[in-house]
Amino acid sequence: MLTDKKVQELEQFAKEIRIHTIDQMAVRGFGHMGGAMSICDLLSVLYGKQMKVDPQRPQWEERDWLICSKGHAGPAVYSALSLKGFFPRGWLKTLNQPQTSLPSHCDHKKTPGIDVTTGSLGQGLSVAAGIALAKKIDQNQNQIYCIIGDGESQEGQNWEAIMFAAQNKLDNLILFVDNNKQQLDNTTANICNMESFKEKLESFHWEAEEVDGHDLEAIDAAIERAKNRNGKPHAVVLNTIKGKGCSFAENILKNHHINVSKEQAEDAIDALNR
Ligand SMILES: Cc1ncc(C[n+]2csc(CCOP(=O)(O)OP(=O)(O)O)c2C)c(N)n1
Ligand SMILES: [Mg+2]
Repeated sequence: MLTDKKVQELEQFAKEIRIHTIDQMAVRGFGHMGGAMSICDLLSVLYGKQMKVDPQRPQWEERDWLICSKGHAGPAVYSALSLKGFFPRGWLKTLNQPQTSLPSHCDHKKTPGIDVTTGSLGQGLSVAAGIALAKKIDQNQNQIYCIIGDGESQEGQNWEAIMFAAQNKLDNLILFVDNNKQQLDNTTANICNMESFKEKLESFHWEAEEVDGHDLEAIDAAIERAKNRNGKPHAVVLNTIKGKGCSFAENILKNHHINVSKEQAEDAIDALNR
């Protein structure tokens, strides 16, 4: 259970993650707004409460890992990392520009706090499972978190990793499915309907539950349950809204990669601050 004070703190953190994400994209004038906005509440709970990390030591051996397999949501992760103190706030103005440390997609060689390079969809969960197995062999206590998109889950490699994780009893791995029901240019149901992630994952011998991906307390409680090391990998299916919290992008179909004018960004940030 979160205290009221903690909920308020996480709400504020999620709001700031959204504001900085919109602001970053406005500098170049475009970006992957929809899929970045849908994970801001999750990132708030992870970096604001759950994850064991040290901004001064991004490579700290005992840290928890986050593999954001949907690497196009990098700007939201950068906002969280910067607000946590992994790198100066000013870097956020350099998103996706020549010589930047913040490329459009996550790159662990460029950005302090990014654990794994992602962007080619479908691969992150395999990497996360490999890391989780290595940590188990070494008897390390690190928690490994991975975020995939609902459209991304159509990549077959995910299901190999899902079988591998169950076979190897990777109960130090927590998978989040950002179930925002949209992919690049259509709804996920229209392209390849994934039906129930919970039922699919359970039939692959995972423990899985579904929560409202914008309810901070529900996300936190689900993670607490998922941290239970009972021999099974755990999944939290987050029912989210693509573009959530960005006034000009929320809940519209064409919000995957969009133009972001300075005026639009200002209006959206004002709306968040109201
Ligand atoms: C292997 C691969 N194929 C295609 C793409 C292009 N691409 C980038 S995002 C995206 C849609 C992903 O949808 P989803 O996983 O639902 O992401 P979200 O809704 O969270 O943005 C696609 C097809 C890619 N990055 N990698
Ligand atoms: Mg999606």
